[in-house]
Amino acid sequence: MKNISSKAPKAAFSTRAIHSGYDSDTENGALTPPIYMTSTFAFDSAEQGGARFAGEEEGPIYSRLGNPTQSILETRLADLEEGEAALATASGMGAISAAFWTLLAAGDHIVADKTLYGCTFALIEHGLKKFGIEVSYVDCCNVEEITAALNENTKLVYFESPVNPNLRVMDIQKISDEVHRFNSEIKVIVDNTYCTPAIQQPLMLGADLVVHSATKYLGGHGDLIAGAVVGDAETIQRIRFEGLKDMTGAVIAPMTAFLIMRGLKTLELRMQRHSETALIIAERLQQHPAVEVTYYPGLPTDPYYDLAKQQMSLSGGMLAFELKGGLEAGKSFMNKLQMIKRAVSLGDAETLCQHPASMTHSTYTPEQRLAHGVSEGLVRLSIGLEGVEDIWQDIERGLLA
Ligand code: 4LM
Repeated sequence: MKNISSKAPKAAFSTRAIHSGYDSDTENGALTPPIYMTSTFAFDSAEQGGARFAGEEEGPIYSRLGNPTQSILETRLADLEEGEAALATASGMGAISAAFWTLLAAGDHIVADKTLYGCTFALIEHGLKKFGIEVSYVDCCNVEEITAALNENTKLVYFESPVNPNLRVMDIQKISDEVHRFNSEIKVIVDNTYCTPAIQQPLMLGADLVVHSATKYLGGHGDLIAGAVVGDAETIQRIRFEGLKDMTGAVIAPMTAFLIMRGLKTLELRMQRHSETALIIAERLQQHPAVEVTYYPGLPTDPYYDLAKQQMSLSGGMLAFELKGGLEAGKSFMNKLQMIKRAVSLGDAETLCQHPASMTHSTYTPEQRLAHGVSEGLVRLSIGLEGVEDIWQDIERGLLA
């Protein structure tokens, strides 16, 4: 099954997640892609080396500029996200910063959702601002707030959907349409970490670029740190040669690229199971007398239920809740857990529980958290692949506490 992505009709998502971008005939029949554990590549001649550096001849040069194992992963990710090209990076933050540093310059303006993963917020607040980039934080659930913030210097609009950690959902199609109506040059960038392309494909909804923490569901096994940017070939090439090669150097290791491809083979299956279990847990949490509010877009009572149904094929494995006793009750819940791990990160086989205000979103000041919609008592769960009753039993024990 060669180069399956180029065959018509297009193969199923799960088939492409297993085969896309790899031809075993070119690698001695090896079933899984070889790990090219090399920093540099020998040229046949001085002229060939020069031609590769000049971009006149295709072929590897040095692993900071690209590596064959990385390239297979990039082809596969581009295919799954329906993009022209992808760039794999050393972390999600490497992907986001490589994109920002490439697309922005002093004097530019960006619009970002008010709630972002803590380090993305820190990158904008402490990084971009330091270099003279202006930022407007708006509620991206309200498209009018975005369009009102756009100006002639706006270069990009950035948001997560669903949002880490409070699971607000943005109308990707509507935002992309309105922003591009204002100025088609503005890049709409969506962090698709919570969904993965198995659930949501922002480029198909009009976004320009997708970024990922591949550390999470794409890898899926809690054993690596990686990221990706997906979009049109020209922009990805720019990000590769500016933001990645020269500005961040956030290069993915060949072994990590291999592990992500191993994870991708089961991505669709895992997302189905994560979503099924998360819905059951969310329903039970919602009905539990100790719980004040449950955030999960798959609950029919959730304010984002209809929008999520429209743009997400499943509701995903992430949920959050607040207990009636607030922060103290949340901490005591966490400390009672036995099977569920108290850990940041998400998208693993193991169910993980963390407290955003003191952990992933501690980069915000308490005042910023209040203004940006991250409540102090919020508890976040990344629902794993264990048996649903085992997960619930542990949660129930925590709730009784
Ligand atoms: C966490 N998140 O939430 P790297 N984008 C989103 C994220 O959730 C993350 C990143 C980017 C968590 C990490 C501790 C929506 C990370 C950054 O960690 O650089 O791969 O991704 O628990």
